Amino acid sequence: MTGDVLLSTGSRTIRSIGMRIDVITLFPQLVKQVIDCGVVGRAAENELLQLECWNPREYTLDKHRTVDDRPYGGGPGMLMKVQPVEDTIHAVRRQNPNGRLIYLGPQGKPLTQNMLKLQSKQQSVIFLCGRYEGIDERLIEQQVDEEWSIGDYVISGGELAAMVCIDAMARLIPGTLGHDQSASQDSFSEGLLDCPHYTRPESIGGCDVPEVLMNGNHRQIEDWRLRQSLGRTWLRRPDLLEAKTLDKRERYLLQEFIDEFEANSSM
Ligand code: 4GN
Repeated sequence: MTGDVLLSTGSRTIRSIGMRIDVITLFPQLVKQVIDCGVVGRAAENELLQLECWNPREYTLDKHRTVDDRPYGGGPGMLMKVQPVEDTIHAVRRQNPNGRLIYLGPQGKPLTQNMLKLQSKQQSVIFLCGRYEGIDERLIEQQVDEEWSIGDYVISGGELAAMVCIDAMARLIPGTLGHDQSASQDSFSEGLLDCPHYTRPESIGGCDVPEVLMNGNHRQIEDWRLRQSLGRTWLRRPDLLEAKTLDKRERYLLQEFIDEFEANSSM
């Protein structure tokens, strides 16, 4: 069971609600690896996140434990057999009646940080991972609440897509990341790309760390970072910039970036 969790991070104590994630998959051993490492592993250890896998093979009724079936209309490839998937969904729903059931596939809604943020505020979620050529369309219509796509490409099963979603959601749960501000400073959290980052040594291949990061002036550093975020978004992802309204300071900083960029490119 998930519930209120008190977590100490140094001097602070963060109250958080653990999230329950159920995954319906023919490869539970693959999906469970997502909680073996890094920040997702720590979230699971701290009970901020509870991951349960459900294997349709365990719900088969024949002695061969068949989980695939032939498509009506013929053609190559198989579909997931309906009865084991449907019975697995019912079993999950008995334990998690309120979680949204999300099917991962290229036909889904293109995944964004905002969708993940909204979902991570819920107490629970259920991911259904397809294999073969997918599942019967009527199961999608009758059982699935949302279809998500992690991008315009095909992978051989929904598991890696579900793991992407689980990782991205886990780091949005308060208390998962070391620093309170880490997630809010990521790319996309403010609709912008992240600024460049530098660490030691001061010089690599004749290229030095930007001067402003070395002088300890925090106002200047903050301005520089936002200017770089805006500039990189302008250069690389103008679509993101069009979707965002810039305030006065942001417009000014972006103009500074553009002026400098154009001065450099006309040399
Ligand atoms: C999801 C699943 C791509 C995505 C997938 C995606 C497995 N490929 N872009 N592969 O989010 C047919 C059966 C393809 C399930 C599905």
